[in-house]
Amino acid sequence: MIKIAIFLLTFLISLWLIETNPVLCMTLIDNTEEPIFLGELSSSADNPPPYTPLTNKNFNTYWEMIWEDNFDSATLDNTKWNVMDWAAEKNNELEYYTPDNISLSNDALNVITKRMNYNGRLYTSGAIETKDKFYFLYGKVEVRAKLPSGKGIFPAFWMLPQSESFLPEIDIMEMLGDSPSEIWMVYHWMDSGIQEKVYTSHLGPNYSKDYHTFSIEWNPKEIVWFIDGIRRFSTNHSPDQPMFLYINTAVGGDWPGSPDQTTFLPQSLIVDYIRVYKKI
Ligand SMILES: [Ca+2]
Repeated sequence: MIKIAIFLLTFLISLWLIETNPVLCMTLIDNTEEPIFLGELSSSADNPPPYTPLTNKNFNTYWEMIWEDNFDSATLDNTKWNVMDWAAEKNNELEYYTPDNISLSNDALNVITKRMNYNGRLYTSGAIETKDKFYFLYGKVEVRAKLPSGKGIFPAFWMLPQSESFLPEIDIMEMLGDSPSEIWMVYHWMDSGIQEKVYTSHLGPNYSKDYHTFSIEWNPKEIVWFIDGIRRFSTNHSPDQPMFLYINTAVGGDWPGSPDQTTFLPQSLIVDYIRVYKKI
């Protein structure tokens, strides 16, 4: 009788795990690659197609927009963003982040990555963040973007704590340029002085060929990741402190490896918008 009960319980738990997180189950078994945390990080623009509103007809019943940037002016809004100007020092990356590589055109942000000798580095790229200018606790973030690709090119949308702590870190989207159909979703945090992380990757279309949306919904109980509006990952680990937004393209370093002769440069991470919502 006890054996039957244990068998049934194990079976039910397995069913629940597969139901709640099939991607995680697969990833933890199959993946030997591991995303790194981005740490303190430290083709020219084309015209984004018209924005299609979120299809959920009840969206506005649940979410109220509290912050947005549609990048529709001539220059970056410095009341919203800080622009990085320094040699990335983490993860053995190869780029210098210069304001020259951040531009707005055709209603979109362009984070440009170039092969260029500059301040001791072989590559230049761009990074912007909202620290001290916008940060929030819980809500929904959505970014619509077309990603750069190529070996050693590493675009990311992520969030860091407004406090001086370097973790926790929510990686809304990370993509390694030599695998442009694979989107990584990661949460890093500290637990009793030990760095912990949960992550998965999703295989979809080539995310450098067209615009896609990447978002998270973050509440006290969980973080849920969506790609093009479809739920792809979740964790019940959830930071309880205000976080700010970070957008960048790194070059090289421990995880992506260095660009090679196949890497086409210059090219851009093109962002149509980034929007933040609070639950009503
Ligand atoms: Ca736009």
